[in-house]
Amino acid sequence: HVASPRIVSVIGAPMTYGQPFVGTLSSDALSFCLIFWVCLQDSGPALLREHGLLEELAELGWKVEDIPDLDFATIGAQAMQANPSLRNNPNAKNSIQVGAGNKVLADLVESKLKLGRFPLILGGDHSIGIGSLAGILRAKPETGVIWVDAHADINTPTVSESGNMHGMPLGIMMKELTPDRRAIPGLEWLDEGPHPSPYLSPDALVYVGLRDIDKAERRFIRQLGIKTFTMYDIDHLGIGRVMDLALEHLLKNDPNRPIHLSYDIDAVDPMHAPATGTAVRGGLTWREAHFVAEHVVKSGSLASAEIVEVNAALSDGQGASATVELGHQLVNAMLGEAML
Ligand code: EXY
Ligand code: MN
Ligand code: MN
Ligand code: MN
Repeated sequence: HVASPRIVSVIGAPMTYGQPFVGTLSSDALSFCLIFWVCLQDSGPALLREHGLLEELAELGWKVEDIPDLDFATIGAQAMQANPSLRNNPNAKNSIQVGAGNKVLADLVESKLKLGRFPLILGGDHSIGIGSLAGILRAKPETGVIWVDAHADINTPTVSESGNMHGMPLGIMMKELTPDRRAIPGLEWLDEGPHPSPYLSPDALVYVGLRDIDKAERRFIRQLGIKTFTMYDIDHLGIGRVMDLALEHLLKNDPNRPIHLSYDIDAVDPMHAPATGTAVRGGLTWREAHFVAEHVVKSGSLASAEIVEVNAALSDGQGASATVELGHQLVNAMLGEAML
């Protein structure tokens, strides 16, 4: 039974430790930034809220629970102080801060799902996929995941070519790839303590929009047989067929299976979404981007969603506002007809 009106829990998760670009500012960087407004850009979640997101969700009929942005800088600093001897994994940059922040996010997402609410997570870089998936799978281990992205984000600290954790959430959440997360400083909580997190099974994942895949990721996707629709497939079959096939794959055994939509804004062509850290040409058109969100909602199975990698600091004002507006519209599409 779902209480009505349904409550959407808007969780601001402005994580920047998983990626190499403008993130938390050191004091001298901040003084430098006082000169250049670009460094003082609000975080993704703040920009989306400023754009009237919460009011529009209410207009769509949702009861809105607005959870203040998680303070990942403080959470990360406290984790570092608590374990001064612990060192970040050299090929999982800022693993302690990324891990500590995602532990808080996982607990929050799990609790909201267990209350029958719709967690809407606003990133922040895609390393928050660790926390959202951990929380979702603890609450609903049967959840299917649609990962809309230019990238596969299935690296591990062992094979990553960059060491950036926003390229690793799926690698870390799959048993076949990271059998023991206790070996990664900051991620021990995934496999020990009161709340170990289930893994994501490869057949519970579908990719849409891939066009920039690392060698190791290509190997993993083939070995694990992960259902994948690249930009080639979208051009070949059309976005309508691709989304039908994606949903069919996840819902074939259980039409009531809850679905999580993890939407990386860099899946969309940089012409529409330039303010993002890892832009790759040849992405989704504006309409394809909307269709993806609208079609998942039409399935009636959408139980949670996140929009990530909106980074206003990485483009000029005009590009930043275009990207925020697109993010804003996609969130409205995700939450639009879920009330039907
Ligand atoms: N595959 C590359 C890496 O692992 O560094 C690029 C990852 C980009 C990740 C963004 C969130 O999608
Ligand atoms: Mn991503
Ligand atoms: Mn991406
Ligand atoms: Mn708007």
